[in-house]
Amino acid sequence: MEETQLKNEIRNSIEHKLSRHYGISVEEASRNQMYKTCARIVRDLLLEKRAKYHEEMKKKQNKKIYYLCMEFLIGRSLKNNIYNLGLDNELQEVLSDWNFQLEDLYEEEPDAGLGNGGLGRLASCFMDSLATLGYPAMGFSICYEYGLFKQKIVDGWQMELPDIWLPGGEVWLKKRTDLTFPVKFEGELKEVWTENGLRIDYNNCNEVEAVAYDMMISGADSDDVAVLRLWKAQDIKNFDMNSFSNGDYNRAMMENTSAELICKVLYPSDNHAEGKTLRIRQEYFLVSASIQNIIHDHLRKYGTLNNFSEKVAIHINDTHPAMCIPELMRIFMDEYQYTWNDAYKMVIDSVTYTNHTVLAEALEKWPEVLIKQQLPRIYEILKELNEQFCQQLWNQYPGDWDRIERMAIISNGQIRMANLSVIGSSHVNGVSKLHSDILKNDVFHDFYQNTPWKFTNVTNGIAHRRWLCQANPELTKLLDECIGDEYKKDASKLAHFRKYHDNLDVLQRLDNIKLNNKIRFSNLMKNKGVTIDPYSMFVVQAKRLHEYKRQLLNVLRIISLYLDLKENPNMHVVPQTFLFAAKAAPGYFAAKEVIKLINHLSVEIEKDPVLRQNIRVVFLENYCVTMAETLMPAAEVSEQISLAGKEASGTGNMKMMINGALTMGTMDGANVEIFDAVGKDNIFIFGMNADEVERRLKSGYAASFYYQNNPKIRRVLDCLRKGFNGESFESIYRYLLVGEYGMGDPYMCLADFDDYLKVHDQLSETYHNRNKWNTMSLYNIAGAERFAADRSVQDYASQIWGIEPLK
Ligand code: 26W
Repeated sequence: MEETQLKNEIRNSIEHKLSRHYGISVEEASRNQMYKTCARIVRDLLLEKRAKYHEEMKKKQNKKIYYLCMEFLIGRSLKNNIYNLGLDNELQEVLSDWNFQLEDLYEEEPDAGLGNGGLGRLASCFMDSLATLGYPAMGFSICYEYGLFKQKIVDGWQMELPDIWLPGGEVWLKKRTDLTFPVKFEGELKEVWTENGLRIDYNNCNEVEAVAYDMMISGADSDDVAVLRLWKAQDIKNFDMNSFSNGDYNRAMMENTSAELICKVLYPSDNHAEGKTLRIRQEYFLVSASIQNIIHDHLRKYGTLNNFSEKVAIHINDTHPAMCIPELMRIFMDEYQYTWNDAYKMVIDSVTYTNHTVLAEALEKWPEVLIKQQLPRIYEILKELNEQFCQQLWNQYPGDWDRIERMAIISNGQIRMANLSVIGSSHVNGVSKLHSDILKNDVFHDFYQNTPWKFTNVTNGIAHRRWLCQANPELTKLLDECIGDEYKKDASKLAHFRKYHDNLDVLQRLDNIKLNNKIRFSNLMKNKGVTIDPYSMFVVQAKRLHEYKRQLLNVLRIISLYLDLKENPNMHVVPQTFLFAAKAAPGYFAAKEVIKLINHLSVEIEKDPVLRQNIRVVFLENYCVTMAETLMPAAEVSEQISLAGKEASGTGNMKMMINGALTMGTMDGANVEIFDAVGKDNIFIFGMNADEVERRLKSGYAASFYYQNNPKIRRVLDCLRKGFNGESFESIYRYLLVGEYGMGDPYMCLADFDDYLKVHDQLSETYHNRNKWNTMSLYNIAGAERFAADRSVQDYASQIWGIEPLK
């Protein structure tokens, strides 16, 4: 379309929508009204585009991927969609005539935080790639009324506030009144023999209605629009009038509240699974609505389910939607009269599974009694699945009870969702090479011996258009000038940037860009009352707070520096700011203690004018996608210091790398592949590797040994007892030294402490050599080429899902 014509159309639609929704003219519109108006225009454009794409899809009949995930950490959408549609320039020009700035409008949008961390953000990055690459795809999740809590720090302590995202976020949602499915809980089963065989009647159940809300995800410069379908639970219209008119108001009311409760709030805990009824109901709600929807669509398109696994790939993102395995069985058998064996085959051939964590406490196990009571039919199917599977194992490994027990779906009154997921799917994927190896050799070793062909590796990736092109426009401009803009659609082209490794002009520009991004971030924080010196080195650890991620190790080093500087105020250090951004699960006391420690240490340092010239600790309140978008481009040192073997992949490491930060990390998760990508001279690696960790755990770790033999460690730990800003951290001292079993903390912070300090000293040395530092930074940007979500999605498509782009 011609530019002026496009601008005229935009102008007209804005005026029209403002008048229709608010009855006002442009002159009267507030920023918020203008944001919503632009969002509505973009949404309508996407709906139109989607309709066209849908027609194509119907004609071509390609296999389609359905991505089921309890979390999508979406962040803001307006900027992303405008960028992907290529409308930024025209829209800004139209808005300028009315004295509106696009950047201001973006700030009006709430951050859709329907996820905890890595898993949910990965799902969102994948949607972007699926749409851009033109794969027929759809995401399914829950439309939580409240996303991940808002974090507030009061006297150093984390407080949680509800995240009210819908007013402002709902403009992106298109309610589909034509798409509702009943989801049934509780009740009783009755087997009825008919002339057509056995029929399962399901009585007195508690039924809720799932209503679809669609969010359109535009591909970048592509015809594809992917749909993210979020389910809301509604009280069913024809609810139990009987009990109502019998005066059983309680029951009627209960049903009402429980329906609404399902979608109330996202469980704010990652890496810790609790056997809560509501969580189980949430998971089944997502699964049942989505599976019914998938089957309904399939039948409408093909008129038969016989070709189901040929045309449908269903991906379960971690075990949270694993109930789709028995749910598919239920529908195939109870509603479409498939035999058990046929149904089972169709399930395995369509379901695939990715594991995202090896922590035992994060592997979901549900009490049998709960499932039996909440989902009686699903429970029956699970029991049958378990029995058949154990029988098969018994034939393969006669007498090997231990092995059979380990591999069973049900054991000790618990249903193990991980075992169910491996058994019921055709592919079991790990999210980095190291993690995939650990799955094979450790977590799922028995299964690997049994069905080695199921196990795959597709390393995670990030939406590089969001995390580089949109988040870092200056770097993007430099890249465009140096290597052209093909890398936007083909990230492997980023590798060409290596050519400039000795180009002094480019290196200097990298330096300037980093400084500008640091200034931008500091200014943003200034508005929130936080002072950061943009001329100090930015050392960033931004991720959920968890013991295994070892934010504590970072803090211990800072305390060590702090003590050095107190003893010797003239000591020369690189002036640096330690930026922490992390939410702790509300019930995770140990994690909240660490947040408190960081905050009190920060205040203590601020009190001393000499100290604060050199080192500064800043805890960034309420970390979210939107904050990450300005933080990642400003990071110079990316702290990725988990205990080796524990971080499945990490994706923040990739986001910082692609923005030119250097990694200070252990050989864990995707750090190993970052190391491969940039080479040993362009990364700072320290500490035990995963094998050494295993060996150390076997030989026995004793924290007291380090305390006694390492004066630096002793000094730091003693300082924790004395405390900061009037607060003692005796509990952390005891945690590190004694721990639960008398041997110290399970993540062995002290074992890696020395090496961490040593390698940080090397890093400081390097930082002085600007030329060297900038060259390393350049190699990281170029090496990030392989960590694009586009690459991950292509790997999934060809190796796991068996799908192809429409065009
Ligand atoms: C049931 C509670 C619960 C909720 C979420 C348990 C576990 C989770 C997630 C699996 C935790 C998570 O987000 N894991 C992260 O997934 C990222 C994407 O693959 C990885 O990069 C991170 O290493 C991993 O910690």
